[in-house]
Amino acid sequence: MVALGLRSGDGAPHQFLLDGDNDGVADTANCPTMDPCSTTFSTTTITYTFTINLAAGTYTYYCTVHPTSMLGAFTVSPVSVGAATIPVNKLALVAPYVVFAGLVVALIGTIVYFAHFSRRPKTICSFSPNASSIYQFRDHSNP
Ligand SMILES: [Cu+2]
Repeated sequence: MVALGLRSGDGAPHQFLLDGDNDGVADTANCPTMDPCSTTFSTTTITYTFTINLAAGTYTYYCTVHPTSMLGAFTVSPVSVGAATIPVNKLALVAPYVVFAGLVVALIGTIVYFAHFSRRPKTICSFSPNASSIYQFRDHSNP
């Protein structure tokens, strides 16, 4: 939906027309079906509201009374700002990070695992005191 405030600054009557079919003609033959157009207006501001049913692209707007001197470009954007809902696949957005986080966790786990076991002394046997101060001999390689 587009709302235009239209007022004549020079006192002459004007009429806004958007050449929606891009035929380059600023007459009202295709108004309002293909070429949205306002009523004629003068020094009192009017609000002209119309719905854009046009493909994205650049169009020309005219004053139908002065089409050779009062004209300009009118751009239709693919998505209207602030009015459109863009569907977002949240799972697709998050999935790569979940996979990456999983790989990082697995890598850290692997590093911790090897660090732990590589730093462990490869003790074949050891002596350790028990409560009665009797030393026990234990073979770690053969529990
Ligand atoms: Cu005009």
